[in-house]
Amino acid sequence: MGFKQLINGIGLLNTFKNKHLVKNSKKLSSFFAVLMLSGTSLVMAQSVSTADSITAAEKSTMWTGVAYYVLLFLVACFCVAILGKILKVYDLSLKMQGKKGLNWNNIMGITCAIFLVAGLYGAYWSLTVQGSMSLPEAASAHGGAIDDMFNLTTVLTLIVFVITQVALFGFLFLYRGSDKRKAYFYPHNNTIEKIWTVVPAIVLTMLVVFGFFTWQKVMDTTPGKNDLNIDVTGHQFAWELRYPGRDGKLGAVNFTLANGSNVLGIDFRDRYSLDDLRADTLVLPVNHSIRINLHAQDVIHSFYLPHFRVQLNAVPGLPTFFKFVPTITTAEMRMKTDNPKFEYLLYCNKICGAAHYNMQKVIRVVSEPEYQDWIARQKPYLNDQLKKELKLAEVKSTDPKKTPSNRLALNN
Ligand SMILES: [Cu+2]
Repeated sequence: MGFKQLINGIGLLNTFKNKHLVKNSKKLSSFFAVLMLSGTSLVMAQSVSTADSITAAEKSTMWTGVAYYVLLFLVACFCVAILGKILKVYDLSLKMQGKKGLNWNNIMGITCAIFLVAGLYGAYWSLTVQGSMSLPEAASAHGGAIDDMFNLTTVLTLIVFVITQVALFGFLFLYRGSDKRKAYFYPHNNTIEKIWTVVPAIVLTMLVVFGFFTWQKVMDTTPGKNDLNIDVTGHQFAWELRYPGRDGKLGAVNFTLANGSNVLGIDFRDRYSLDDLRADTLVLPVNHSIRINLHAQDVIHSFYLPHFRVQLNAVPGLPTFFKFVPTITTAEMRMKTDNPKFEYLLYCNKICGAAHYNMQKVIRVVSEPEYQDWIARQKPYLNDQLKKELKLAEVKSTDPKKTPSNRLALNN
């Protein structure tokens, strides 16, 4: 190539740069600057608005919020785009000099190999660093069975993930386009098809059978003599708790009786309801069979206790129940987690409306004597106000023989 051609080539390149690269990079950099500014102001606004209620440690973690990662992703995209442009310009200049251009097959193949190594390392990092955050230690008798199933599924999918990713990106690298070899036409192989159909079918069947037996074990529906029955009712946006009184039995509920004073619609014609108790905290005696009876009054809520591996929907008009045995007290868990403020929590795991996040309650798992002490201090659901409204003021005894039925007529 002559000197003139080279000069022309550089001139062409400059024109290209001026027309496209510079124009585009100006647009990109202004867009990026706007994002940086909005991201920074977002973080600063968060710091200002919540400065009173958060600690210094929480403030530092704010930088690792969503905006930070979005910006990081955009920076990475920006760098890749610039690298691509540089390579393209280099390729063009080589061609203009009459030399052989870049081998894009090699570039793509090596990029795939780098992506494979970086991706596998990312998966390893995510598993080792964030894996322990996925589920806290199981604090119920059936929790181990759920965890075993979860772990087995994770291990099997992890094996499949590694094999398929290594095969996919490894083949892209090893068999990248080359002038030295020709692609082999290989349209069909019955043996391979049989293997990749039969093996996943067997593995999935095993998982389904394992899941079926675990479900059978976990969903214990047999009524036990010592079950502690607790009614949990979800409504927008709170959970209501009802414990049985001295008779150990919960009274009947009828949603048509619900009003401002009788929020749950307890049917006081049922003698068992007269000594039922209302509680703010879900207190459970350790190693005791608990039966949670679930109700919902408006929309579907979800009763979720992550530590106890319990989650069941509370559906309006369809009472359900779940039995489980808590095995670790709150005090023991505080020691185990080395966190003196640790509390088990009940969440609503169904986005049930605007204030859904309010549906949280503290759960305390305590020893039997502590539980007896706590339950003795709980207030009856049938308070003086309700007695007055139902004209039950004179009813003092919970003995059904002494409770005249005509005084409960207002329930109708
Ligand atoms: Cu809810």
